[in-house]
Amino acid sequence: MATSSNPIITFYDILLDPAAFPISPNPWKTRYALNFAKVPYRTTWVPLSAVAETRNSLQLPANRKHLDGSDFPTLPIIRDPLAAMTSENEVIVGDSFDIALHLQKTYLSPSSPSKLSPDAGKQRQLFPAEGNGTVALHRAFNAFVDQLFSQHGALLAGFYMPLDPRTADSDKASFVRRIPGVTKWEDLEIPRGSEVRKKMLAEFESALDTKLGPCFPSSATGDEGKGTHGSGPFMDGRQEPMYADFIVGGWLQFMRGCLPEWEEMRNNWSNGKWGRLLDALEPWADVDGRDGVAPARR
Ligand SMILES: N[C@@H](CCC(=O)N[C@@H](CS)C(=O)NCC(=O)O)C(=O)O
Repeated sequence: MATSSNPIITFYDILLDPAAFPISPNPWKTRYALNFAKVPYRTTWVPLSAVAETRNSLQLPANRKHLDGSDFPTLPIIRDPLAAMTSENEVIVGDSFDIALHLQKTYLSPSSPSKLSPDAGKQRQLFPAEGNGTVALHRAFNAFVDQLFSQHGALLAGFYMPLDPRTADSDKASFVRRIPGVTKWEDLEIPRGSEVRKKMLAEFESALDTKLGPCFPSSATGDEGKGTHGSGPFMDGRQEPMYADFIVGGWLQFMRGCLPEWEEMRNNWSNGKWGRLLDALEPWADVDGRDGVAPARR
C-alpha cells in the first residue's frame, strides 16, 4: 500500500494460475510502458473473478462491452499518487492506451518538465515527436493490432490459458457465458494437429506476415533487412522501442504463454521476426511481485 511518504504507482494486473507467468495482453502493454517510463510501481494481482469488483471499488465504469452489450470490466488500471503532486488529486486510469498517454504526458514529455520527469525531453518517448501526429496513429494501430490478434490468435490460444486451478471451473463458465452459441468450455477447443487448426494457424501466420510484418525489420543483413530508421529490432528498424512495439509485444506475451505452437511462431513465422521482437523487448519486461515464476515456453 502506498503511503504519503513513499508514494508509488499501483498497477492492477490479472492473476490467473499463480504458478504461471502473466499473459494478459493489455496489462502487458502497461507493464512495458511503466518499465520504459522508469516510474516506481507495485503490481496488485487481481484474480479474474475480482476484476469487476476492483474496477467498481475504484469507481471506474467499464470501458468495454461483451457481445451481448453488457458491461465488460477489465484491467489494467493504474493509481498514480505521484501525479497528485502536480495536479491535486490521485490519478486513476483504467485503459491501457490512456495509461500510456498519462505516462508520456506526466513523466516523459519535454513540454511539462518537472521533478517527476527527470528523463523528460530525452530521446526516449512512448509517442515520438511528443505525440504530434503519432498519438492518433498509435490509437489506430492499437485497435488494428487488437483486432488482428483477437480474430486469429485468441481463438487458437485462449483455450490453453493457464487458469488458476482453484477457480478454473467457474472461470471457464464465465468465459462460456460470454460467447453466444457456446454452451461448454470444451466447445472452444480447436484440437491440436486437426486440419481446421492447421488452416487457422496458416491464416494467422499469413495475416501477421502481410499486415504487420512490413512494419518490422527482417533478419536479412544489409539494406534488404533495414527499416526506414535503420537496422534496429523495433518498428521501422529503430534502436529504441515506442508504444507501438509494446502493443505488439503485449500480444506476443499472450501467445508465448498460451499458444501450443508458440515455438513455431516464435522461430519460423515471418523468418523469426516475432521471436526477435519479443527478445528485444526483454529490457522492459520485468514482472514485479511474481518472484520465482518462470516464463513458460520462452
Ligand atoms: N480497452 C481496454 C481493454 C482491456 C482488456 O480487454 N483487458 C482484459 C485483459 S487483456 C481483461 O481485463 N479481461 C478480463 C476478463 O476477461 O474477465 C484496455 O486497453 O485497457
